[in-house]
Amino acid sequence: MTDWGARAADLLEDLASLSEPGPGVTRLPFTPEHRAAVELLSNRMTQAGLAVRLDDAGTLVGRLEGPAGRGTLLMGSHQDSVRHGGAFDGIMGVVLPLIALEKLRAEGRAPPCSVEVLAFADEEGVRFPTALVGSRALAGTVEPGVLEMTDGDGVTLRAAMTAFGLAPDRIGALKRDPGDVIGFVETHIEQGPVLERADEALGVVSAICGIERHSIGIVGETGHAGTMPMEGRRDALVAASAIVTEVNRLALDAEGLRGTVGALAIGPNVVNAVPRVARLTAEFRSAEDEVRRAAGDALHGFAEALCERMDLGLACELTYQQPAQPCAAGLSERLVKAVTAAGGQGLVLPSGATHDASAMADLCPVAMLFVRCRDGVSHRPEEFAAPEDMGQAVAVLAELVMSLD
Ligand code: HGY
Ligand code: MN
Ligand code: MN
Repeated sequence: MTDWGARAADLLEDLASLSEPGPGVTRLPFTPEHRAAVELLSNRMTQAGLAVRLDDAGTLVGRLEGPAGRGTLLMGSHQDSVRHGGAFDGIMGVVLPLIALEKLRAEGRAPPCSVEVLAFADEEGVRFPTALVGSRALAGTVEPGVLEMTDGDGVTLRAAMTAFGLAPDRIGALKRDPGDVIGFVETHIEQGPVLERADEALGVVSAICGIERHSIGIVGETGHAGTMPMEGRRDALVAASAIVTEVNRLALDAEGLRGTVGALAIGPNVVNAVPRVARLTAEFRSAEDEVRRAAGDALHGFAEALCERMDLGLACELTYQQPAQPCAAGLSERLVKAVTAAGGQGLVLPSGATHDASAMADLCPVAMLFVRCRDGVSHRPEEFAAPEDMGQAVAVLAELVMSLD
């Protein structure tokens, strides 16, 4: 009797080694680590009887052909990680549906439709100031200008994709025919404490939060820390610190809103010079788009008034946003049924993290299956999902596929 959860854990352990050096997993899009993950997954998909290809957005596509005219169920998630992240975020949602297809094959059960397992190149938006390029390409919603965005080394997304062997100018042709797509089911580690607190292995997502990201640049004046008078200083970090505090205050004051300044850099960044420049990111998330937008607008107003008062230069730009996305009732109900059939309660919960499913909802009905996350920890090396929970998820995904009969 195959332990499908252990099988998943083994493959995830191999994939976790395909990382830049350092703690946890660092696998960014269109990098040697990404290439190694594509090769490992391609071999495993081929062994499972899937036809494998890499599309021009860098999405690895493993397709199991089903009866003609019965449509295609898309499953999958993202292969990329954050820096020094965990071994499950994203990639587990590629491995589990693949293992579910291995399970069905081992049981001699042929899916009633075609099934694709997708490994999207870039969901995190860590390397480039954009995200979801692969899923947006399938949905036909890639925004113009995205290919010109650059990473921290000044490499454009277009150059990185081209060097990866892709033809990024052809991503417009990747849009799928909605008439052929039954739906998209994404399996993902919960990245929060709800399932663990409920003593549940699996949960079904009701809605995915909306998100927006701002890039804020402040320019003041540097000088000798010991001789520059305090009055009249134009210290960029003092302004940045006030903005960080304001992001936190806006989020604390609004029900269900999360606000985070995740990145901050200053210059000249030496102990005895007044900071001349500061660059920071601000991110808001909420299940209510209007709450999130109000916070983003309030932050811009705050930053403008502050920098006016302190005679500082300010560049404040909304660089990314994604609306809140309810999951599809029909597909989600099938997931709940499969979870309860596997012995679960069928808990339904919102997602505070964003996912490729948010973008895929512009193409087809979407549903998400959450897997319990130890201590609710994610985006850290300690991120962990238990093999027995993953085994339950594999069984649920296999039954979901067969339920489409
Ligand atoms: O930021 C997120 O919610 C996702 O992990 N990219
Ligand atoms: Mn993720
Ligand atoms: Mn993530």
